[in-house]
Amino acid sequence: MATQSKKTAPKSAAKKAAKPVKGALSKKFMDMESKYGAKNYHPLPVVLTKSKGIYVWDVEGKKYFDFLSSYSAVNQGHNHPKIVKALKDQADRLSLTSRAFYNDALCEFEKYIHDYFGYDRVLPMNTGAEGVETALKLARRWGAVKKGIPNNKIKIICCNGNFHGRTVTVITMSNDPSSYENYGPLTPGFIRIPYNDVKALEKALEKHGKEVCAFLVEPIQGEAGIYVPDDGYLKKCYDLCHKHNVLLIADEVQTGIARTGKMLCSMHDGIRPDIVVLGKALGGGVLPVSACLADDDIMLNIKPGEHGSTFGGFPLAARVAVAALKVVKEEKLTQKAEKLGKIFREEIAKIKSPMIVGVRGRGLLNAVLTKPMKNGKTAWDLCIKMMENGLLAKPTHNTIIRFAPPLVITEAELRKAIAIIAKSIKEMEE
Ligand code: IF1
Repeated sequence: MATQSKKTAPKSAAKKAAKPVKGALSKKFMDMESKYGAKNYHPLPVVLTKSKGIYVWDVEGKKYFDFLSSYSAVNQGHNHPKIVKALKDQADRLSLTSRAFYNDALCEFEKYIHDYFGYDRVLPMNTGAEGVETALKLARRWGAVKKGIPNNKIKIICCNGNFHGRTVTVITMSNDPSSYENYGPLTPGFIRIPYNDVKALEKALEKHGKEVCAFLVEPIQGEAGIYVPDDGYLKKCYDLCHKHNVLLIADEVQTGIARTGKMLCSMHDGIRPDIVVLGKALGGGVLPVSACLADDDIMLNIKPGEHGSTFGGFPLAARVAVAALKVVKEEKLTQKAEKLGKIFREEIAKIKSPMIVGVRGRGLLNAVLTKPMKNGKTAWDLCIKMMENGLLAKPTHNTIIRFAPPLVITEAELRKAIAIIAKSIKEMEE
């Protein structure tokens, strides 16, 4: 049988038929996760493989605006060169020592964040939930040791609609059954009141104040749908707390680090919370880094060996967090968030659509409130359409879509993204 030279041999039929189907690579990865991963999330059907600044790319090479920023953990933009450099340099030098020994990175982070935020001390942890748990322990310990509340009577007031993390004690504070149901016995010692309701706090403090050590509040409720309280709400709460010798804990894990147009969202009301919890963007989008900030009267009640974490404040985290905070200042991200957030809300408010109920937020932490279209299309369908048009965002609580791009976005890029959002909303009417 005549042999054919390699050069001219036609592709076999099988090879021609193997032309990749659009998204086949994505499907391969999604199927793998479906087969081997826990099913504790329902992601948008997009498989990311690369990121830079405000953009991410999927495995098929499609480029997207990232308008979630990993729930405000990527304020400085993806793979910021100065933050990645800090990570790489430290990783090549000294990555992990535990707190059994000193190192030359943690102390410099502690001084830097002291000078940056003006609190006596910092207690470094890793995730936001660990930061919140640490704040609860600091407040309870202060209540026992400094306020003299009987140990088994200590109470903490929290708010309906809160989201502070996923640990068992933290979900105890939640009133969202999907957060706390069927996880067995929860942690005692919490009183929940309506959010953005000063009278409710006043009533709770008048009734239970003697046993209350702290009031834990998000300056803006993120998961609840970017619920911005009335101007002055935090200030009134702060004054009420101090009238009853109660600490105010601000959970700034999502609202902090320039996201809302102030370095801390609490600053919009001009208050200095007794304990601040930071997380997410403190790690510059490359590591989980969280921290509690407080003054000596609160911080020094926890003695050596009474709280901690293997990785809390480890050298990588310390160097990355300093680099992450430096970028916020150097690139004036607080001012950018304030300016661009106003443009975002103004432009979205101009979109006329039966689906759009409203827009709310502060700085570049915003949400569009929607209602299902007569044709049945929902917020999820809009997120899928925006994904097809090159922008990633995700609904919270079904009808509310959070829009939170990295704070490094330019005005021109923001306007391009708004055009995609507007186009996608229009296409919901088809
Ligand atoms: C998920 C929500 C946002 C937070 C506030 C503490 C934490 C968070 C105000 C805990 C974390 C994340 C968790 C993440 C999705 C995201 C989220 F939808 F869950 F509620 F942002 F709104 N305080 N929020 O927002 O920090 O332990 O996660 O580091 O669990 O799916 P963490």
